[in-house]
This record gives sequence, structure tokens and C-alpha cells, in this order.
Amino acid sequence: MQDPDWWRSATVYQIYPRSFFDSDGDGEGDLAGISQKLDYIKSLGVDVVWSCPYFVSPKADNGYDVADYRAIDPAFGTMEQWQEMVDGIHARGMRFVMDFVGNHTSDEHPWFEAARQSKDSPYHDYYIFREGKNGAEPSNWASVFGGSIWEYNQPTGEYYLHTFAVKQPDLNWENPKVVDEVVDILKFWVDRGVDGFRLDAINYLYKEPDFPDVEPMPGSKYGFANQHYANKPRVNEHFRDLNERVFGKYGMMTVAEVAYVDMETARQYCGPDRRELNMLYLFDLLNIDQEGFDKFSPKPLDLPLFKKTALEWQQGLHGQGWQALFMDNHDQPRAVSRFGDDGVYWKESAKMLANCFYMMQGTPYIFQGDEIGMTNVHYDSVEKFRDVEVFNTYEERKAAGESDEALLKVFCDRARDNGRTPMQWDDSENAGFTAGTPWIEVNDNYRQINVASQEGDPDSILNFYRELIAKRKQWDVIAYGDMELYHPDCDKTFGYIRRFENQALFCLSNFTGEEIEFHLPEEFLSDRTSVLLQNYPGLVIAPVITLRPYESFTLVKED
Ligand code: TEU
Repeated sequence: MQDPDWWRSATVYQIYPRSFFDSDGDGEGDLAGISQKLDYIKSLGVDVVWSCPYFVSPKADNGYDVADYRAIDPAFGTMEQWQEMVDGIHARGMRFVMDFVGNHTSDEHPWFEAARQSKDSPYHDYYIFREGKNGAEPSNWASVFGGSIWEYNQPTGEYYLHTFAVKQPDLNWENPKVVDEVVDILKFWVDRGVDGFRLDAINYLYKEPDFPDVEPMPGSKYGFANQHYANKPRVNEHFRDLNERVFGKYGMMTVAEVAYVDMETARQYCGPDRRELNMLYLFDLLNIDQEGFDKFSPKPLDLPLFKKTALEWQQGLHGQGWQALFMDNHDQPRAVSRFGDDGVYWKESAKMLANCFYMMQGTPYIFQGDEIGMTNVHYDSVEKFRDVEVFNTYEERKAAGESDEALLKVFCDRARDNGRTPMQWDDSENAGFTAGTPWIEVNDNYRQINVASQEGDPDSILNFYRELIAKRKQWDVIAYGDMELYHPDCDKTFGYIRRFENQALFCLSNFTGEEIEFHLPEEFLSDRTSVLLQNYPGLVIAPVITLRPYESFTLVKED
């Protein structure tokens, strides 16, 4: 019988379809392009493919603004090509997880087009409309992408709520008809063969209906109001309902993107006996090197805090939930540029990060391009960016007096487009991604960093990932062990010990470009210890070792 918890020992590969592979030369990646690369994906050893959205959309937020949930956007292909892709994934023994964007639709979705016309429209209550207050917005809540969360709607004289862009009005999940529509859409795709859902921004689907004003952010009229719209108890009720009607009923793997969640609520969302979801995609780790909620105010990584945060979630969910392990995605800068060294120690640090993140408990999510060590961009002008978040932030910060140079620098460091540049397949023009003009400029380092050059090199980042993915399956301690930190206060290394039954694992990573003298934990100085994975050759297990720059390894032992 199929193990219902198969996803605990699985590895997921995340595709950003617009930037993966362009099969028809229009400069945009497409579904047929994914089909052409399935042997490559399979060669990594992954079990699941998750693709970001490809539904009909005006692409104000690159497809996270859906105008028709049941149709493929022509830029990505046809329903037949979607079916071919999913059949190809299944034929190779992998599963397919679909991105479901349920918090909001596009403003070009027919529901919203009808809803905004009149208060009497049967669709009006599909969205969140409110009267203004004293001639202004109903509240001073900020949108995630900058500015107000409210937008004035001329035909009805009201405002509508959009957590994200103006073109992404939030659905009103308090209207049971909306939930019924969602269930129908999910079933539509279950019938066509999806194996699971990644639920986009799903922890925002209940907003406190009185919309209290909040403390404004420095230099702004608006304030971040997540305490009033994120992770409210109604969200649990919706998860249980969807589980009963779809997820549990059809054996779907479910992963929810949930920011700003506390441990108690997280356990409720994914506790093994809760009948809500399988696992959570959490953000506390990736929010550490920024000021508060402001991603465009970076600060240096505080490694002890990073480790403490990782530990809290590892221990807090051990036996009580499950998490996705990821170091970046399509909304984040590239991990090797952010936490490693994308210059001298590029190769060592890219491997180090993989070993460090993916030997913890959880399901690894490998984002396209990380397996070859893709880096942040070095664009020379703000115009090269394509993301609505960059545009809005640029407007706001320019108006507040920031210079173009400062803004360009912070965007090259932190913008989401860093994760959205085309996949670097080979060293031919445009990295082999397209025969046309790419929708977003290819990273200029593609001649050095690409799949083709790493395929046959046993020492490449690509082959390190393959080894890591395969080895994760060989030791139960990786999927099931607990975790404790080794030298939690050290600000240069990240070491942890994990145990499960008679197995133990020690993972150690040097997060610096310096050599560090290090005392190994005594219990691993045993002849039963072996090296599972290492990013430098010639590791000798001894009481005191000298860690080389960005050196990282995993030791295992069975008693
Ligand atoms: O992201 C939701 C989310 O809360 C963040 O990851 C957010 O995009 C980021 O903090 C902004 O910098 C999801 C999708 O992953 C993202 O691509 C979409 O733009 C967003 O939802 C809206 O659908």
C-alpha cells in the first residue's frame, strides 16, 4: 500500500515556469519547455515537481494574479501541453504539485469585473469592499507591495482590499459561495491528475472585519497590519473544511505558504492528527537578515540567531508537524549570494548551504538554478527589473529621497527578480534558455555557471546536489531524527546533531571564508562513524580539525 506519509522522505523541485525553458522562442518559458527538461529533473533524484502558476493572467504579478483558474495562459501553452507535462512527470515516477492562488484573483477575473460594477452584482460579495472613512481609505493598512491595501472603486464608490498588488483583489472567504468555487476548482485539477497543492499566501484569508488602524511605518501613512489579517483562527476552519472536501479525500500532498505564524498555530495547521495540511512553508529563517518586516532594509546575518531560529522550528515541529526546507525561491534573492560567497568560494559555499539546510528535518524544496549555484544579478539599471514590488518600492523610496544608486544596490541584493532570471542551461546565447529575447535579462555569469558545464564534472555543485538527494534516502535519521545545536553561540559555524533510534548524524558548516580550528563532538570519534557528504576532499575524522573556508560535511553513525 502507498505510504500516506511518503512526502516526509521526498524532495521537491520548484519550477518558475516563465524562466525555466522556452520551447517556442517567444522569450518566455512554457509548459512544453518543462516537458523537454523532465529527464534532467528526474536525473536530480527528486520525487515531486511544483510549478508556480501558468493560468490565464494579465501577469501583473507574474501569474499570481489569476484571471481563469481552469485555463492555461497561451503564453505558457495549452491544456494538452499541460497534460503532456503531468503525464511525463508521472511516467518518470514523480508527482506534480500545483500552485493554488486562493487569497486573491486578478482584477481581470470575470468575478471581479462583475463585482466591481455594482453592489447588486451576485459577485460583489466575492470580494472585500468597504466604504471609505473621512474621505479616505477604510483603514491605514499597508499592502505587501507598498502603498495602501485599499483601492478606490469608482462604479460603487467603495474601496476594495488587496493584500498584494492593486490588480490582486482579495477574495472574501466568509462568503460560502467563494469556498464552494474554490472546492470546484481544486477538484477540477484533482480530476486531471495533480498530486498536491501549494497554497499561496493562504494564511491571509481571514481579515478582522472592523479593520482597525495600525501604527504607521516610518515615513509612511500606512502600517503593516499582519496581526489583523494573518493566521486568524478562521483559517484553521477553512483548512479542515478543504481537507474534508478535497485534500484528505483525494490524498493530496498539501503545503501552505505561511508567514508570521507562531508555533502554536503552526502546530495546528500541520499537526499529524489535525486533518488540516501536511506541511508548512515558513519564513522566520529568511526574515532574519532584514530590519523587521522590511525586506529592502538588509542587515548582516546574525548566525547564532539564525541557528536558534532554525532550532526552535526543528524542535517545535518535531513529532508535531512538518516543514518545508528551503533557502530561497522565486520571491527571494539567491542563497549563495545572500548566505554564502558568490565570488572566490562560490562552489564551496553553494554546496555548504545545501548540506546545512537539507540535512535538517523536513522536506527539501530545491529551487530551479540553486542546484547549479545560480547567483544574484548585477544589473546596471533599475529598468532591467521586472517585478511589481520593485516598481512600487522604487516610486516610494525615490519620493522619500533615496538615490538611484542606493536603490539599485538594494534591488540587486534583495529583489525577487534575483530568483527569476532565466535558468542557465549552457554557455550559448541567453544561456540556452530561449532562441528569442528573454522577458528578463539573463544573469551575465551564465558562461561560467550553467548546467552543461557541470553535468560531467564529478566535483560540480550539480553533482553534489544529486549525491545529497540520493543520500537523504539512505539514512532514516535524516527524515525522522530530532535536532540539537553544537556550539550554538559560535558565530562562524553551524553545527547540529540529530538522532533517531540507533542512528546519529552530525552536520557541520563553516559560514566564513576563514580557516577555523574545531573540536568534533566526541561521540563521532568512533570507528562506526562515516562521512556521508562533504564539500572538500580528504576529511580526516580527528578530535581537532581545521575547517577550510566554507567547508561543510555530514557524519553518520549507527550503534
Ligand atoms: O507570496 C506571498 C508572500 O507573503 C511573500 O512571499 C511575498 O511575496 C514577499 O514577501 C514579497 O516580497 C506569494 C507568492 O510566492 C508571490 O510570488 C506572490 O507575489 C504573492 O504570493 C501574491 O500572490
